[in-house]
Amino acid sequence: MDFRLYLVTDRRQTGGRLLVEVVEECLAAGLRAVQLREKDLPDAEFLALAHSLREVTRRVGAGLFINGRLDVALAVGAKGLQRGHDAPPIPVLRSRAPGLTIGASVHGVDEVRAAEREGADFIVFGPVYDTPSKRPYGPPQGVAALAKVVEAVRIPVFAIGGITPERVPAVREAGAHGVAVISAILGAERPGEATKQLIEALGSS
Ligand code: 3NM
Repeated sequence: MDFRLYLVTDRRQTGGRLLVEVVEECLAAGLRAVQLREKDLPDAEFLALAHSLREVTRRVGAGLFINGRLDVALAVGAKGLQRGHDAPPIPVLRSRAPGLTIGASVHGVDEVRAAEREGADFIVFGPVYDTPSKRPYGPPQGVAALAKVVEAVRIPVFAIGGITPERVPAVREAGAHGVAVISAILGAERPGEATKQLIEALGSS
């Protein structure tokens, strides 16, 4: 996987700033991969936002991933798809879109093995820590569970949930390839600076 920092969007955490502008600032700071999440947006608005993000990521050669919606990923020419629990199985996605990089969101060791077997390119595992956007994801699983997940598969694992620059060393030590974050970047006063701090902690973007 050619990135270690994976920004996940939540347009409600940008303190009133336009999401696309904030993402542009992060890309200018070195961000290489963005996942459009925004599960509650109606289709037309989601598609419009996907087009806008595709444009700003394309300009700097960064990757855009779309959460859940294969049709949108294909329509905007995204690099990949982040698969949630409700999406079709990975082999089905793969057959419909052979060129897409597919990330699987998982919450346990059994799930992670299944995702690898089915052909996922990478894993997002969490919540590792307590997260401000928390409750829907269940209780924090901790770095020990992260280490077990990493040991169970060969594909890269990204840690998500409450990740900050200070926590990067611990999750890297547990074997995570990288981190996925929302609030540490989007909720920061200077998202570009926050991006740089995370990249520095990770040792690469
Ligand atoms: N997925 P923050 S935790 C989108 O555990 C998401 O699958 C999670 O936000 C999971 O970086 C999470 O602000 C929220 O903690 C991450």
